[in-house]
Amino acid sequence: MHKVIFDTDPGVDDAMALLFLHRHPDIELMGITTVFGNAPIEITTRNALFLSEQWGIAAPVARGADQTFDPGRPEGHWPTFIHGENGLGDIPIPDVIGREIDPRPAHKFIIEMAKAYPGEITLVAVGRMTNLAAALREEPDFAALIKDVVVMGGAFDINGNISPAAEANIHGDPEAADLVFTAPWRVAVIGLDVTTKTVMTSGFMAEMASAGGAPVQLLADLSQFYIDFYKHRVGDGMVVHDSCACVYLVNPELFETRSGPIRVICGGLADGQTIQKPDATRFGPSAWDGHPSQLVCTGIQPEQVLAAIRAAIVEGQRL
Ligand SMILES: [Ca+2]
Repeated sequence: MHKVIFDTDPGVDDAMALLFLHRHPDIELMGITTVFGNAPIEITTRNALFLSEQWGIAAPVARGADQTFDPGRPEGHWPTFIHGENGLGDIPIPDVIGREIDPRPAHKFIIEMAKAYPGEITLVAVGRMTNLAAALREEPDFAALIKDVVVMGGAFDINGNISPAAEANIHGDPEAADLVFTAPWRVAVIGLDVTTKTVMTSGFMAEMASAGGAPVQLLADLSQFYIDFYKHRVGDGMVVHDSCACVYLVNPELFETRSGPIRVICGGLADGQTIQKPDATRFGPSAWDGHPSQLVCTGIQPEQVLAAIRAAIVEGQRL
């Protein structure tokens, strides 16, 4: 079993990833930590509570960061044109959710869970890296207690999606991402290089909803706004960014990877750009030297990844 803490900013594609983690037979969801990103922290946290209540997810929800690792960074805009005003495609959501929130801030929750289950916890981070960076700052040695880190973010051999250089999760907190990628733990990064190849058509979603009943119908309903946004980008369907990272956890054989240290450009025109120095390459001395080699996904089998998503969400089965 993979013991997972899901660090998330729900977020439409976050919602699909959450249902995948909840229903996959080889994953034990140990906690949900929220971060600002697709919406302000009050909304992403409320959404995490709402989804876990709707789907009967018992894992604690801990509220995380509401500003960037470097608080001096200027605030950006909320991507309401992608995820809706309420972060979940503007479906009706009550303001107050009955479920209680964990009293600990997200980064403390992560540290305490890592200590309680040393070497067992995988962090699946599909928002800004702010909570992970805050945990590293508070207790640098805690990295050694984490089994693996799987990140949705970055764009390596292609353009970004928020600027020509940068992908949104990394651009939202570049200093945090650079700290996470250079920390002494194992990181696998699932970026736009592979997620943009993984498009779920509206027909695929509709079939899942009819086969999966009310829980999957909720997912289909909240995804509609996002599907409409993606019409002008990919035609019919939605890019399932965050779920790709979750599938990587259980089916890494569906991905090709490249090893090497990763740095994040902090500031300037290319703010938030992710650059890997592949292990096989040689350069003069550089800012990549002395940092751990991490894995970047460079290839994916999209049809198989979609099949894995369907198997977990609809059937509760592994691929
Ligand atoms: Ca996300």
